[in-house]
Amino acid sequence: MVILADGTYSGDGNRDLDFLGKPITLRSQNGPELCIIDCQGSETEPHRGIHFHSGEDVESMVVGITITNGYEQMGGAIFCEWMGFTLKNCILDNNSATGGGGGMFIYGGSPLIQDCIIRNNVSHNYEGGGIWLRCAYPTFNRCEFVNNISHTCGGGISMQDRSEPIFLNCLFQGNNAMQAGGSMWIWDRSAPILKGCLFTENSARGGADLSITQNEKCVVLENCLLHHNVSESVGGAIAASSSKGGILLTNCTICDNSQLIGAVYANEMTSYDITNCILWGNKIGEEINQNSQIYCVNLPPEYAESRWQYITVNHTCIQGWTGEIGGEENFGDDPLFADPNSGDYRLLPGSSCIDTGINDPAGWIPVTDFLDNPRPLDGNNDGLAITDRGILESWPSSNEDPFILVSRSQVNFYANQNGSAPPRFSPFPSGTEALLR
Ligand SMILES: [Ca+2]
Ligand SMILES: [Ca+2]
Repeated sequence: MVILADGTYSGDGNRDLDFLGKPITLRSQNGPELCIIDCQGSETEPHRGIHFHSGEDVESMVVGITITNGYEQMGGAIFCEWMGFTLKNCILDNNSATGGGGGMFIYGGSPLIQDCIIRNNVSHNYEGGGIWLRCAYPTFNRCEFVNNISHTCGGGISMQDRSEPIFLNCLFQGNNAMQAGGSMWIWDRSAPILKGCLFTENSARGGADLSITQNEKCVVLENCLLHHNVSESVGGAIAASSSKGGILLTNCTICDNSQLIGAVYANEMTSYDITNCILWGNKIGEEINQNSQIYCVNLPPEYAESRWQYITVNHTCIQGWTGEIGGEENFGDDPLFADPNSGDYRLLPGSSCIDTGINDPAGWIPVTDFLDNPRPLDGNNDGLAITDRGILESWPSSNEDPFILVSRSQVNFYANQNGSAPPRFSPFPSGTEALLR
């Protein structure tokens, strides 16, 4: 264990670090705000923070450190080649790369990245403003990707070559791609799994959050909230093209995004399977209709019997619903959000989305909601606990008696206080606090 005192570390010996395959923990005494590795890299004198390439695994740990001003061809702050490592409570801030991965480049390997902030990083000329993944299997737990920029694709993160990252309770905010995928560019047999993630204020020329291109594996989103993102062309939330591997959207809320057409967009035999979701308030200019929520390019008859052949939608609320997509139990009723302009997408009592999702198939429908409360709950007091549509499960609406809610990570006990009714909902903190409880 190496413990760094507070301060800013720079110069040779304090950058271009190599763990030499050892299970060392490099940690700060008092957290990343007070312990900074300043790489002082530049185009003429490139330097980064750490290079993992010598047999490390997750026992090589970096905890509570900021890495800034890295400048390299690939991986401005961190470059990982076919290794594991653990990054906890770190900040990668204001790093850049000319060949991909402004903050970090993971070329092979399966690191654990937890409670980290990846912000203000830039990828010039190439993919992955924050992070670039190739053949990589990392897990991102409660990480924030904020204000990263790619001059090509994948402002927050880019993935390809059979990468299979897992994102749990991550935030993507204010990321930008000058081409596709403001938050994320997904290409070529990549299979990301995203659970409980929040995407907001991201932007791109196409696919403000996710751009999925020629992808032959399945992309999974559950309990994800995508709101107030902007695409200059298609896909204010998700744009997918030639992606036969499919995109599974379960209990997602996709709202108030702007684009030329289709907050959720499909082209060229891309398949979507959408269950228990809400698509609402997505706009084409000031126009709101079914096409502004979801749009699929009409395929020539030799490829498809109908425009919607590869799009499956069930138990979902879509504004402007016309019925032409088919599926079961879909509608266009107002979901009655509490305060969508401030990002509060709870359902108010009386919403048609309460208890009108589907609980099957078991193992597919998430057993907790976006705030990690248990799912399903009986939100309309008819004795049947049915999953709601969207990210949040509404609580029992007139329960005056004390009650207990159990989820994978919490046991919550609710009771009357001074004779008043129990809280119907937990507070819904905005922004990162919602994710970092
Ligand atoms: Ca319910
Ligand atoms: Ca019920």
